[in-house]
Amino acid sequence: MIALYYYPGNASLVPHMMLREIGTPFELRLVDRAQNAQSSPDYLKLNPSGRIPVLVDDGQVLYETAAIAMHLADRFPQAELAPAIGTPERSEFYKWMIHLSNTPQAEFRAWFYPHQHVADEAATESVKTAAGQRLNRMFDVISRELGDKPWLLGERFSAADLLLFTLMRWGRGMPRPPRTLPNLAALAARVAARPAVQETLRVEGIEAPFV
Ligand SMILES: N[C@@H](CCC(=O)N[C@@H](CS)C(=O)NCC(=O)O)C(=O)O
Repeated sequence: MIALYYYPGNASLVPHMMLREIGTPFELRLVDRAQNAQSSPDYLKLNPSGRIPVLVDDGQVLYETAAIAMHLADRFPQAELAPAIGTPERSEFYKWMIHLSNTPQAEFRAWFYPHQHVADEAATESVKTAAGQRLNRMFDVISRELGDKPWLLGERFSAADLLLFTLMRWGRGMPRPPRTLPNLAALAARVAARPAVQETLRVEGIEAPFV
């Protein structure tokens, strides 16, 4: 049995889209952030850092979005959400999964939670502004690397595109949203057009514009 602990639009969106791409049965368990449920004793038993998502797969508890995504890609190879192990494409996939989660995803914490990054409250706004500027540069790099390819891995779609789509969504309220980069906007539109993604967005109550 697979259960995904999620909150609409959070990092849990990535494994949620993957589970619908895979088409395997799973249970969704809401972590009610309005009630700070991610910090409840029960949730901390699953993820001691109090972060969303958590995936429980046949009793194994996993946290960290990229790890969950790579686990699902391996567990359901027939869904082809990652290239075959041992191929150069697989290494590219690792590169993108780690880059996206280590670099822009981590930076988004400074954008969304700037108060956690300051000793002096007066610096909060400045920390957020600097995070936004760093995020712009990160999306510029991703855009240059993507070039005119349809997907991050070139001709083949992968879970890395779902992670990028989620990060673009998080950036939709920035002064210069990632969608203003035309090739990123085109990739996001391709992701949003996938039936499994549309179903995920519908279930999470997320309406257009998605990014
Ligand atoms: N590195 C973690 C980060 C997860 C994360 O930051 N999740 C956010 C939601 S997108 C969260 O749980 N925020 C609530 C909090 O920090 O209290 C992952 O990729 O799973």
